[in-house]
Amino acid sequence: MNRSDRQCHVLSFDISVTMVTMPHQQCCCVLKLNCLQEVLLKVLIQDHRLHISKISDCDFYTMGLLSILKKLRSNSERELRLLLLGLDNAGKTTILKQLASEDVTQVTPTAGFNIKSVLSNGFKLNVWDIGGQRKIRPYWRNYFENTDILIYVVDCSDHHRLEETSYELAELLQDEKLRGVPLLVYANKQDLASALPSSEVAQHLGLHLIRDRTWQIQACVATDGTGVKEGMEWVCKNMPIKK
Ligand code: G3D
Ligand code: MG
Repeated sequence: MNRSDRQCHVLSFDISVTMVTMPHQQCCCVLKLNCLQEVLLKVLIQDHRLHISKISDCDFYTMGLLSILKKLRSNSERELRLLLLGLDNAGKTTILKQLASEDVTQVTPTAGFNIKSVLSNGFKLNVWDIGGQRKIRPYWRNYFENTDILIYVVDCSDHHRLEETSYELAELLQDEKLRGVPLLVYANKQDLASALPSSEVAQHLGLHLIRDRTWQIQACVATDGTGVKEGMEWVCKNMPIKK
């Protein structure tokens, strides 16, 4: 990949961060391209009205980007924080790119997280796409605070991992920080012949047993966008009322 390709790739994301585990630290965050650090921080300031100018490069690394990002809150009643979770390879990043009308043919596995702000039905949706590999799932909890809507993506053709994805969703729904947060499930990869229909996926996930929140399952094909907008329309109709 040459330099200009890399710049395009990173600039096309509002923020794109790779999380790496260090031997003697819990974790630290590294921007994919250090040379773009300033540009990315400016985006952060504009979007979230934060005064980050006091944060020098040194502080930036010491504090960890994660702790800065955790303080971000949706700051208007027409602005939502959406958390996009699911197993690795489910199609989360493809959905995120589809929402931002970006090229979905170049998707690489997410080692950390991506954030994008998109406009939909008059709402500003700040979508947090967190990597789903088993080894980074324990970090999901770091992103739960202030979540307005939980979006869970399932690869409906991945029969072997249906039980695993059901288990992970059940864990999320039990978490105190996500109590009552409306749930949208994207039943993805419906273009594949082996994909289970959304009704069967709903049964596997036990969605009909949910009593403490509103939920919806939306069949979709992230690669061509089928069903993705319909899911977002549900999100905008079911946004929690902010005080
Ligand atoms: P993730 O972010 O949940 O880990 P990705 O998943 O968005 O990175 O997608 C993982 C792979 O699934 C990608 O293929 C992507 O193109 C593919 N994919 C996503 N959505 C669909 C879909 O609706 N239908 C089909 N057929 N494939 C989909 P690669 O080949 O890049 O691994
Ligand atoms: Mg991804």
